[in-house]
Amino acid sequence: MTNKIPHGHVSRRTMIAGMATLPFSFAVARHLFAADSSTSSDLILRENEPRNLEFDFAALQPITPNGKFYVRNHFAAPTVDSQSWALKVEGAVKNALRLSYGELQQLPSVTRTVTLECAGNGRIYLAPKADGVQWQLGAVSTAEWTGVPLSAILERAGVDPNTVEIVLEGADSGEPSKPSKPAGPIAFSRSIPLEAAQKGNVLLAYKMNGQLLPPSHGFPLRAIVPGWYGMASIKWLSRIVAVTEPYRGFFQTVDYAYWKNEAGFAQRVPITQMQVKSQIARPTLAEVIGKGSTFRIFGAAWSGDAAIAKVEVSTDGGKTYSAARLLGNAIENAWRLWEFKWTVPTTSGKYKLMSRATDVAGNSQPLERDKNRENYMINHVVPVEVQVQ
Ligand SMILES: Nc1nc2c(c(=O)[nH]1)N[C@H]1C(S)=C(S)[C@@H](COP(=O)(O)O)O[C@H]1N2
Ligand SMILES: [Mo]
Repeated sequence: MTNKIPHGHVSRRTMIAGMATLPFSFAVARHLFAADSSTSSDLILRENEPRNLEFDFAALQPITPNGKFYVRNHFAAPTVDSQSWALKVEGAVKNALRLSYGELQQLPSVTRTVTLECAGNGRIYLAPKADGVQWQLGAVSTAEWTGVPLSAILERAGVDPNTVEIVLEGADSGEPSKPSKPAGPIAFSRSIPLEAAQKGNVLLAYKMNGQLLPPSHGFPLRAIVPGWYGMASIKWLSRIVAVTEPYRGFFQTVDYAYWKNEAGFAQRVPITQMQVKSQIARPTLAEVIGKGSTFRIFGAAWSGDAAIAKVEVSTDGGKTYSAARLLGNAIENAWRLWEFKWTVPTTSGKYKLMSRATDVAGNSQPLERDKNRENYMINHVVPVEVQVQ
Protein backbone atom coordinates (compact mmCIF):
# COMPACT_ATOMS: atom_id res chain seq x y z
CA MET A 1 0.00 0.00 0.00
CA THR A 2 1.35 3.41 -0.82
CA ASN A 3 1.09 6.51 1.25
CA LYS A 4 0.53 9.43 -1.07
CA ILE A 5 0.83 12.05 1.61
CA PRO A 6 4.36 13.41 1.59
CA HIS A 7 6.10 12.49 4.83
CA GLY A 8 2.92 10.87 6.09
CA HIS A 9 3.08 9.20 9.45
CA VAL A 10 0.98 7.45 11.99
CA SER A 11 0.96 8.55 15.56
CA ARG A 12 2.14 6.44 18.45
CA ARG A 13 -1.46 5.84 19.39
CA THR A 14 -2.11 4.44 15.93
CA MET A 15 0.72 1.99 16.28
CA ILE A 16 -0.42 0.91 19.67
CA ALA A 17 -3.89 0.23 18.37
CA GLY A 18 -2.16 -2.25 16.05
CA MET A 19 -3.60 -0.98 12.80
CA ALA A 20 -1.40 -3.23 10.74
CA THR A 21 -3.30 -2.43 7.55
CA LEU A 22 -2.54 1.27 7.72
CA PRO A 23 -0.05 2.88 5.37
CA PHE A 24 2.99 3.42 7.44
CA SER A 25 6.15 5.42 7.44
CA PHE A 26 8.71 5.81 10.12
CA ALA A 27 8.70 9.57 10.48
CA VAL A 28 7.49 9.25 14.04
CA ALA A 29 10.40 11.14 15.58
CA ARG A 30 9.65 14.02 13.26
CA HIS A 31 6.11 14.06 14.56
CA LEU A 32 7.19 14.03 18.16
CA PHE A 33 9.42 17.05 17.66
CA ALA A 34 7.30 18.91 15.11
CA ALA A 35 6.12 22.16 16.59
CA ASP A 36 3.34 23.83 14.69
CA SER A 37 3.91 23.40 11.00
CA SER A 38 0.72 23.48 8.96
CA THR A 39 1.27 20.87 6.32
CA SER A 40 -0.78 17.79 5.56
CA SER A 41 2.11 15.72 6.93
CA ASP A 42 0.66 16.51 10.36
CA LEU A 43 -2.42 14.46 9.57
CA ILE A 44 -2.96 10.75 10.11
CA LEU A 45 -4.01 8.89 6.97
CA ARG A 46 -7.14 6.80 7.50
CA GLU A 47 -8.18 6.23 3.90
CA ASN A 48 -6.47 7.20 0.70
CA GLU A 49 -9.39 7.23 -1.75
CA PRO A 50 -11.56 8.98 -0.93
CA ARG A 51 -9.12 10.94 1.16
CA ASN A 52 -9.80 10.73 4.89
CA LEU A 53 -7.33 12.28 7.31
CA GLU A 54 -7.37 12.49 11.06
CA PHE A 55 -6.19 15.35 13.27
CA ASP A 56 -3.54 14.23 15.74
CA PHE A 57 -5.62 14.99 18.83
CA ALA A 58 -2.52 14.91 21.06
CA ALA A 59 -1.61 18.22 19.35
CA LEU A 60 -4.80 19.83 20.70
CA GLN A 61 -4.87 23.63 20.84
CA PRO A 62 -7.77 26.13 20.85
CA ILE A 63 -7.80 26.58 17.05
CA THR A 64 -6.78 23.77 14.71
CA PRO A 65 -4.44 25.04 11.96
CA ASN A 66 -5.77 24.38 8.44
CA GLY A 67 -3.09 21.80 7.71
CA LYS A 68 -4.01 19.79 10.80
CA PHE A 69 -7.82 19.96 10.54
CA TYR A 70 -9.35 16.54 9.89
CA VAL A 71 -10.63 15.77 6.39
CA ARG A 72 -13.73 13.66 5.76
CA ASN A 73 -14.59 12.91 2.13
CA HIS A 74 -17.14 10.46 0.75
CA PHE A 75 -16.16 10.87 -2.88
CA ALA A 76 -13.13 12.16 -4.75
CA ALA A 77 -12.65 15.82 -3.86
CA PRO A 78 -13.79 17.90 -6.85
CA THR A 79 -11.65 20.67 -8.30
CA VAL A 80 -13.89 23.68 -8.55
CA ASP A 81 -12.99 26.69 -10.70
CA SER A 82 -14.20 29.65 -8.64
CA GLN A 83 -14.52 31.81 -11.76
CA SER A 84 -17.02 29.61 -13.58
CA TRP A 85 -18.63 28.29 -10.36
CA ALA A 86 -21.88 29.82 -9.09
CA LEU A 87 -24.06 29.06 -6.10
CA LYS A 88 -27.59 28.19 -7.20
CA VAL A 89 -30.52 28.87 -4.89
CA GLU A 90 -33.76 27.30 -6.07
CA GLY A 91 -36.83 25.23 -5.21
CA ALA A 92 -39.66 26.79 -3.21
CA VAL A 93 -38.41 30.38 -3.52
CA LYS A 94 -39.77 33.56 -5.10
CA ASN A 95 -36.47 34.51 -6.71
CA ALA A 96 -34.15 31.74 -7.80
CA LEU A 97 -30.56 33.00 -7.47
CA ARG A 98 -27.21 32.40 -9.07
CA LEU A 99 -24.47 33.99 -7.03
CA SER A 100 -20.92 34.20 -8.28
CA TYR A 101 -17.88 33.81 -6.03
CA GLY A 102 -17.22 37.56 -6.38
CA GLU A 103 -20.81 38.49 -5.52
CA LEU A 104 -20.76 36.34 -2.38
CA GLN A 105 -17.56 37.96 -1.18
CA GLN A 106 -19.15 41.40 -1.57
CA LEU A 107 -21.94 40.57 0.87
CA PRO A 108 -21.70 41.38 4.60
CA SER A 109 -19.71 38.62 6.31
CA VAL A 110 -19.27 37.29 9.81
CA THR A 111 -16.55 35.19 11.44
CA ARG A 112 -17.38 32.44 13.93
CA THR A 113 -15.29 29.87 15.78
CA VAL A 114 -16.99 26.51 15.26
CA THR A 115 -16.04 22.94 16.17
CA LEU A 116 -16.83 20.22 13.63
CA GLU A 117 -16.96 16.61 14.75
CA CYS A 118 -17.60 13.74 12.39
CA ALA A 119 -20.47 11.57 13.62
CA GLY A 120 -18.09 8.60 13.29
CA ASN A 121 -15.36 10.07 15.49
CA GLY A 122 -14.11 7.44 17.96
CA ARG A 123 -15.47 4.54 15.91
CA ILE A 124 -12.34 2.46 16.50
CA TYR A 125 -13.34 2.16 20.18
CA LEU A 126 -16.58 0.34 19.37
CA ALA A 127 -16.80 -3.37 20.05
CA PRO A 128 -17.75 -5.29 18.02
CA LYS A 129 -16.01 -3.41 15.23
CA ALA A 130 -18.37 -1.07 13.36
CA ASP A 131 -18.38 -0.32 9.63
CA GLY A 132 -16.80 2.86 8.35
CA VAL A 133 -13.59 4.83 8.67
CA GLN A 134 -11.83 3.71 11.84
CA TRP A 135 -11.37 7.12 13.44
CA GLN A 136 -9.62 7.43 16.77
CA LEU A 137 -9.93 10.75 18.62
CA GLY A 138 -9.12 13.12 15.77
CA ALA A 139 -12.22 13.40 13.58
CA VAL A 140 -12.90 16.64 15.41
CA SER A 141 -11.32 20.07 14.91
CA THR A 142 -12.06 23.75 15.42
CA ALA A 143 -11.54 26.71 13.08
CA GLU A 144 -12.59 30.31 12.59
CA TRP A 145 -14.91 30.42 9.63
CA THR A 146 -15.73 33.55 7.65
CA GLY A 147 -18.66 33.80 5.31
CA VAL A 148 -22.18 34.97 4.58
CA PRO A 149 -25.05 33.93 6.87
CA LEU A 150 -27.32 31.48 5.06
CA SER A 151 -30.26 33.46 6.48
CA ALA A 152 -29.28 36.50 4.37
CA ILE A 153 -29.25 34.43 1.18
CA LEU A 154 -32.61 32.86 1.99
CA GLU A 155 -34.06 36.29 2.63
CA ARG A 156 -32.92 37.44 -0.80
CA ALA A 157 -34.41 34.38 -2.42
CA GLY A 158 -37.72 34.75 -0.57
CA VAL A 159 -38.54 31.30 0.76
CA ASP A 160 -42.15 30.16 0.16
CA PRO A 161 -44.28 29.90 3.33
CA ASN A 162 -44.73 26.13 2.98
CA THR A 163 -40.98 25.45 3.00
CA VAL A 164 -39.94 23.00 5.72
CA GLU A 165 -36.27 22.33 5.02
CA ILE A 166 -33.27 23.66 3.15
CA VAL A 167 -31.22 21.10 1.21
CA LEU A 168 -27.53 21.80 0.71
CA GLU A 169 -25.72 20.01 -2.12
CA GLY A 170 -22.01 19.66 -2.85
CA ALA A 171 -20.24 19.53 -6.22
CA ASP A 172 -18.76 16.10 -5.44
CA SER A 173 -20.54 12.93 -6.48
CA GLY A 174 -20.11 9.20 -6.73
CA GLU A 175 -21.61 5.87 -5.74
CA PRO A 176 -22.02 5.38 -2.01
CA SER A 177 -20.51 2.28 -0.46
CA LYS A 178 -23.51 1.23 1.67
CA PRO A 179 -25.73 -1.55 0.31
CA SER A 180 -29.03 0.30 0.00
CA LYS A 181 -28.29 3.02 -2.53
CA PRO A 182 -29.75 4.57 -5.67
CA ALA A 183 -28.50 3.43 -9.10
CA GLY A 184 -25.71 5.60 -10.41
CA PRO A 185 -23.77 8.45 -8.86
CA ILE A 186 -25.29 10.95 -6.43
CA ALA A 187 -24.03 14.22 -5.00
CA PHE A 188 -23.26 14.61 -1.29
CA SER A 189 -26.26 16.45 0.13
CA ARG A 190 -28.03 17.02 3.42
CA SER A 191 -30.89 19.14 4.74
CA ILE A 192 -31.47 21.30 7.79
CA PRO A 193 -34.86 22.49 9.07
CA LEU A 194 -35.90 25.93 7.75
CA GLU A 195 -35.85 27.27 11.30
CA ALA A 196 -32.20 26.29 11.75
CA ALA A 197 -31.31 27.69 8.32
CA GLN A 198 -32.87 31.04 9.21
CA LYS A 199 -31.19 31.28 12.61
CA GLY A 200 -28.29 33.40 11.38
CA ASN A 201 -25.47 31.25 12.77
CA VAL A 202 -25.32 28.94 9.74
CA LEU A 203 -22.57 30.23 7.47
CA LEU A 204 -21.70 29.90 3.83
CA ALA A 205 -17.98 30.10 4.48
CA TYR A 206 -15.23 31.03 2.02
CA LYS A 207 -12.47 31.50 4.59
CA MET A 208 -10.98 29.16 7.19
CA ASN A 209 -8.69 30.63 9.82
CA GLY A 210 -8.30 33.78 7.73
CA GLN A 211 -7.18 31.95 4.59
CA LEU A 212 -9.14 31.02 1.50
CA LEU A 213 -10.93 27.75 2.09
CA PRO A 214 -8.46 24.96 1.23
CA PRO A 215 -9.62 22.59 -1.58
CA SER A 216 -9.95 19.65 0.84
CA HIS A 217 -12.24 21.69 3.10
CA GLY A 218 -14.60 22.74 0.33
CA PHE A 219 -13.16 25.52 -1.86
CA PRO A 220 -14.70 27.81 -2.95
CA LEU A 221 -17.64 27.67 -0.52
CA ARG A 222 -18.94 25.39 2.22
CA ALA A 223 -21.72 25.43 4.76
CA ILE A 224 -20.91 25.58 8.47
CA VAL A 225 -23.81 24.37 10.61
CA PRO A 226 -22.80 25.13 14.22
CA GLY A 227 -23.67 22.50 16.80
CA TRP A 228 -24.37 19.76 14.25
CA TYR A 229 -22.21 16.80 13.42
CA GLY A 230 -19.94 17.52 10.47
CA MET A 231 -22.07 15.86 7.80
CA ALA A 232 -24.39 18.91 7.75
CA SER A 233 -21.55 21.28 6.83
CA ILE A 234 -21.60 20.64 3.09
CA LYS A 235 -18.32 21.30 1.29
CA TRP A 236 -17.95 22.50 -2.34
CA LEU A 237 -21.45 23.90 -1.93
CA SER A 238 -23.10 24.26 -5.33
CA ARG A 239 -26.85 24.26 -4.79
CA ILE A 240 -29.33 25.27 -2.11
CA VAL A 241 -32.89 24.00 -2.51
CA ALA A 242 -35.93 25.02 -0.46
CA VAL A 243 -38.22 21.98 -0.14
CA THR A 244 -41.80 21.61 1.09
CA GLU A 245 -41.44 17.97 2.24
CA PRO A 246 -38.71 16.60 4.51
CA TYR A 247 -35.68 15.61 2.44
CA ARG A 248 -35.11 11.84 2.23
CA GLY A 249 -31.79 11.57 0.39
CA PHE A 250 -29.22 8.84 0.93
CA PHE A 251 -27.04 10.78 3.39
CA GLN A 252 -30.16 11.87 5.28
CA THR A 253 -31.97 8.57 5.74
CA VAL A 254 -29.65 5.64 4.95
CA ASP A 255 -26.25 7.02 5.91
CA TYR A 256 -25.93 9.51 8.80
CA ALA A 257 -29.18 8.24 10.30
CA TYR A 258 -29.83 5.98 13.27
CA TRP A 259 -32.56 4.09 15.10
CA LYS A 260 -34.28 6.09 17.79
CA ASN A 261 -36.89 4.77 20.17
CA GLU A 262 -39.74 7.20 19.72
CA ALA A 263 -43.45 6.82 20.51
CA GLY A 264 -42.97 3.11 21.15
CA PHE A 265 -41.24 2.41 17.84
CA ALA A 266 -37.67 2.18 16.68
CA GLN A 267 -37.65 4.90 14.04
CA ARG A 268 -35.02 5.83 11.50
CA VAL A 269 -34.08 9.47 12.08
CA PRO A 270 -31.36 11.69 10.62
CA ILE A 271 -28.36 12.53 12.79
CA THR A 272 -28.42 16.19 13.78
CA GLN A 273 -26.78 17.88 16.81
CA MET A 274 -23.50 16.79 18.36
CA GLN A 275 -23.87 14.95 21.66
CA VAL A 276 -22.01 16.13 24.76
CA LYS A 277 -18.48 14.71 24.77
CA SER A 278 -15.01 15.13 26.20
CA GLN A 279 -11.74 13.60 25.10
CA ILE A 280 -8.30 13.30 26.69
CA ALA A 281 -5.54 14.65 24.42
CA ARG A 282 -2.70 14.04 26.87
CA PRO A 283 -1.62 11.60 28.02
CA THR A 284 -2.06 9.35 25.00
CA LEU A 285 -2.93 5.66 25.16
CA ALA A 286 -0.14 3.62 26.77
CA GLU A 287 1.94 6.72 27.53
CA VAL A 288 4.54 6.10 30.22
CA ILE A 289 4.26 8.49 33.18
CA GLY A 290 6.74 8.88 36.02
CA LYS A 291 5.46 7.66 39.37
CA GLY A 292 5.15 10.33 42.03
CA SER A 293 5.15 13.11 39.43
CA THR A 294 2.49 15.69 38.68
CA PHE A 295 0.98 15.20 35.26
CA ARG A 296 -1.26 17.65 33.44
CA ILE A 297 -4.16 15.71 31.96
CA PHE A 298 -5.41 17.86 29.11
CA GLY A 299 -8.36 17.66 26.78
CA ALA A 300 -11.40 19.25 25.19
CA ALA A 301 -15.15 19.06 25.69
CA TRP A 302 -18.06 20.16 23.50
CA SER A 303 -21.78 19.76 23.05
CA GLY A 304 -24.06 20.60 20.15
CA ASP A 305 -26.72 22.52 21.95
CA ALA A 306 -25.25 23.98 25.09
CA ALA A 307 -22.12 25.27 26.75
CA ILE A 308 -19.98 22.90 28.81
CA ALA A 309 -20.87 23.15 32.50
CA LYS A 310 -18.21 20.82 33.87
CA VAL A 311 -15.70 18.12 33.06
CA GLU A 312 -14.86 15.46 35.62
CA VAL A 313 -11.79 13.27 35.52
CA SER A 314 -11.23 9.82 36.99
CA THR A 315 -7.75 8.36 37.36
CA ASP A 316 -8.97 5.11 38.94
CA GLY A 317 -11.06 3.61 36.16
CA GLY A 318 -14.27 5.41 37.11
CA LYS A 319 -14.44 4.68 40.83
CA THR A 320 -14.04 8.36 41.76
CA TYR A 321 -14.23 11.57 39.76
CA SER A 322 -12.82 15.05 40.46
CA ALA A 323 -13.57 18.34 38.70
CA ALA A 324 -11.23 19.41 35.91
CA ARG A 325 -10.48 23.11 35.36
CA LEU A 326 -12.15 24.64 32.31
CA LEU A 327 -9.68 26.83 30.41
CA GLY A 328 -10.28 30.14 28.63
CA ASN A 329 -13.77 31.45 27.99
CA ALA A 330 -16.78 29.59 26.66
CA ILE A 331 -17.32 30.16 22.92
CA GLU A 332 -20.71 29.15 21.60
CA ASN A 333 -20.42 26.07 19.36
CA ALA A 334 -16.69 25.66 19.97
CA TRP A 335 -14.94 23.13 22.16
CA ARG A 336 -13.77 24.10 25.64
CA LEU A 337 -10.27 23.04 26.63
CA TRP A 338 -9.73 21.72 30.15
CA GLU A 339 -6.96 20.40 32.37
CA PHE A 340 -6.54 18.34 35.49
CA LYS A 341 -3.37 18.24 37.56
CA TRP A 342 -2.87 14.58 38.43
CA THR A 343 -0.79 13.66 41.44
CA VAL A 344 0.56 10.44 39.99
CA PRO A 345 0.64 7.53 42.44
CA THR A 346 3.98 6.23 43.67
CA THR A 347 2.90 2.69 42.81
CA SER A 348 3.82 1.42 39.32
CA GLY A 349 1.14 -0.14 37.19
CA LYS A 350 -1.58 0.48 34.65
CA TYR A 351 -4.05 3.29 35.36
CA LYS A 352 -7.31 4.00 33.57
CA LEU A 353 -7.99 7.69 32.97
CA MET A 354 -11.50 8.83 32.09
CA SER A 355 -13.15 12.18 31.45
CA ARG A 356 -16.83 12.97 31.56
CA ALA A 357 -18.47 16.21 30.39
CA THR A 358 -21.82 17.72 31.34
CA ASP A 359 -23.42 20.62 29.49
CA VAL A 360 -25.53 23.44 30.92
CA ALA A 361 -28.67 21.73 29.61
CA GLY A 362 -27.86 18.88 32.03
CA ASN A 363 -26.74 16.30 29.46
CA SER A 364 -23.82 14.13 30.62
CA GLN A 365 -21.67 11.75 28.64
CA PRO A 366 -23.07 8.26 29.05
CA LEU A 367 -20.87 5.53 30.50
CA GLU A 368 -22.39 2.90 28.23
CA ARG A 369 -22.69 2.80 24.48
CA ASP A 370 -26.22 3.18 23.07
CA LYS A 371 -26.33 0.29 20.58
CA ASN A 372 -29.15 1.88 18.56
CA ARG A 373 -26.68 4.41 17.31
CA GLU A 374 -24.78 1.68 15.44
CA ASN A 375 -21.62 3.26 14.04
CA TYR A 376 -22.41 6.93 14.76
CA MET A 377 -22.68 9.51 17.59
CA ILE A 378 -20.02 7.91 19.73
CA ASN A 379 -19.90 9.96 22.92
CA HIS A 380 -19.75 7.44 25.75
CA VAL A 381 -16.78 7.61 28.11
CA VAL A 382 -13.73 5.79 26.69
CA PRO A 383 -10.88 5.13 29.15
CA VAL A 384 -7.26 5.93 28.29
CA GLU A 385 -4.96 3.39 29.90
CA VAL A 386 -1.48 4.61 30.81
CA GLN A 387 1.60 3.06 32.36
CA VAL A 388 2.93 4.54 35.59
CA GLN A 389 6.49 3.53 36.39
N1 LIG B 1 -19.67 17.91 -0.33
C1 LIG B 1 -19.32 17.24 0.78
N2 LIG B 1 -19.49 17.82 1.95
C2 LIG B 1 -19.15 17.18 3.10
C3 LIG B 1 -18.65 15.86 3.07
C4 LIG B 1 -18.46 15.26 1.79
O1 LIG B 1 -17.99 14.11 1.66
N3 LIG B 1 -18.81 15.97 0.67
N4 LIG B 1 -18.38 15.21 4.26
C5 LIG B 1 -19.12 15.70 5.43
C6 LIG B 1 -18.70 15.12 6.69
S1 LIG B 1 -19.33 13.59 7.08
C7 LIG B 1 -17.94 15.83 7.58
S2 LIG B 1 -17.59 15.16 9.10
C8 LIG B 1 -17.40 17.18 7.25
C9 LIG B 1 -15.91 17.22 7.40
O2 LIG B 1 -15.40 18.48 7.06
P1 LIG B 1 -13.83 18.63 6.85
O3 LIG B 1 -13.40 17.65 5.80
O4 LIG B 1 -13.60 20.05 6.46
O5 LIG B 1 -13.23 18.32 8.18
O6 LIG B 1 -17.74 17.57 5.93
C10 LIG B 1 -19.03 17.21 5.53
N5 LIG B 1 -19.32 17.83 4.27
MO1 LIG C 1 -18.69 13.06 9.14
